[in-house]
Amino acid sequence: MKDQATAEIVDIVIIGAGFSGMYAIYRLRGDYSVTCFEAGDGVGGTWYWNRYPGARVDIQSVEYSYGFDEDLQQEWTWPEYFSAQPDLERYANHVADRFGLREYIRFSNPVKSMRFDDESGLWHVHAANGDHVVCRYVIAATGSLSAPNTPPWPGRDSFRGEVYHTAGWPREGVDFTGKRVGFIGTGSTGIQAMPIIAEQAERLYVFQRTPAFCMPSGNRPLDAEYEREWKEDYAQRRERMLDTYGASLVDYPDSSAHDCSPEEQAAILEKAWNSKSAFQLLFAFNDVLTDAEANALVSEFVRNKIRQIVKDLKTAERLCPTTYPIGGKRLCVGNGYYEMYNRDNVTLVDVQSDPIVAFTETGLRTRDTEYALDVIVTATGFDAVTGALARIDIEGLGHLKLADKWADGPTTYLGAMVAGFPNLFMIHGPMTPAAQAQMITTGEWQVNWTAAIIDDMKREGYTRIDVTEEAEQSWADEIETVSGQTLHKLADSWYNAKNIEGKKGGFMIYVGGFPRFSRLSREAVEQGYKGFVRS
Ligand code: N01
Repeated sequence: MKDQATAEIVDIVIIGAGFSGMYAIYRLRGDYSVTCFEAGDGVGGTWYWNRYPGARVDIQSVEYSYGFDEDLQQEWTWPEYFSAQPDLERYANHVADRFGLREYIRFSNPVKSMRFDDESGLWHVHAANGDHVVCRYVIAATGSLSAPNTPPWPGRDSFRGEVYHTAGWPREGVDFTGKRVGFIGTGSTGIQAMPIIAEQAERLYVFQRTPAFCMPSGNRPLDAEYEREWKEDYAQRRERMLDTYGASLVDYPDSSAHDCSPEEQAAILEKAWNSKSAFQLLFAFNDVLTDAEANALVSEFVRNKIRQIVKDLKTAERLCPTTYPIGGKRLCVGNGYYEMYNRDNVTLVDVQSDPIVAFTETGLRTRDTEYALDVIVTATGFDAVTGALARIDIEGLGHLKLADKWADGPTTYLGAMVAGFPNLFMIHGPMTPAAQAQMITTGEWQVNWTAAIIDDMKREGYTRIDVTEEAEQSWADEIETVSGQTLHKLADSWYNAKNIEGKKGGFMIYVGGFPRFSRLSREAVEQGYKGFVRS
């Protein structure tokens, strides 16, 4: 390892060349020297890694795209309403080339460790290939869903067939023709991938622990007239997105489910199901996510859809979620997922009642049965929100390790900084809205907010910024208050660290809405950097 005398020196290190990291390079490189470290050999983050069949965004692409450059948003054309992974990756590459971002990025070179030097007030960043960069600020744009979760099933290495995690899919793809495939995980990812795999594979065994609520995506080729309307006043539309979830295309109703007659309720739900706007079901009434009865109505509506679509009664019942409210976990959006179970080559295995015990040389063993398989696909999600940062060895003031500080769950102020880790900013960090808002537009907002803080520091002659533990506590209280107002707490999911056995932590994302989150963040700065300490 090089010592400080031989280390490179830059103003800012950015970790991650996903959409937020790329925008951070663009926003900051004019005024500061910037270096970005990226684990992959290309840009795009989520859309670089998750190249499994069927990977597709569930927010309309006219919204799920950058707004920072008017020419870019006018000139770029999306082929479909909800873009598939190859189009999103193509877009990321286009942006990297168009704005000359690649020269700042060190690919295939993840950050391994970072240490804050109290004396100099600088971060020492060490990357996988031996790079040692000393910098004033670090911006971690590491993503909230980027550290894959690989449950430690015994015998994993003994399986003689192929094993894939959907978040590390081979670039050349996988040919399932004539193969017996075991698929573990029925979240958003599994639901997208399986219908396509089922069409190729000889047999598909779906190992389901908890059934998911899934709504039809409504994807279709992008209508030219619709695109033209968007482009007429794109900038104003981008502004309006920030007043909602970063996705304006859902109708937000005024009425509660309780205000509607049963006939009206049925008509509203049917319309929402067919709306071609993935999340409309969660906004069928204004209280679906806050009122247990309203939620139960929508949940039962979806269960009845499942019973109508899936012909085998036993399979249909197994697919019906009954243990958590709809929207408590992120709603899944699919294309022919429930219909897939009407195929002769697809079998649903309930691993709640008959759990997976081990991988074997020839397949998977549940408590009661052996399954002979050629390929096992795990779509088991992520060590979400904290995983990407906690897996880097990060040492702050007084040799405090971030992973230790977060051992019982993340602590942050505004989701942006952690007390004792000065000059380290996070984009889409723990306790931000993350996937509860449209991540490209809200990521741009967070980068702009962060960059403005760094600009203020420079202008006002400060070199160090930290947050207080009291401020962290106030943000923890805010998280507690807003999550207590919704039904999210009633589901075990990556939102509350309950998707991984043994992981600790309370509610890790901000469900008070992006407008409130951004207002509180803005006000903290405007009120004389309330909760921050600058020196
Ligand atoms: O991960 P998940 P994901 N034994 O955690 C199962 C975004 N996303 O990759 O529910 C057996 O949701 C687990 O079972 P259970 C989106 O924000 C967006 O699907 O824990 N099963 C579950 O079924 C999403 O929320 C898009 O009981 C095990 C599955 O694996 C987030 O990414 C597309 C298990 C994991 O589901 C994560 O989605 C894809 C075990 N030991 C993803 N461990 C779109 O934009 C886990 N499971 C559309």
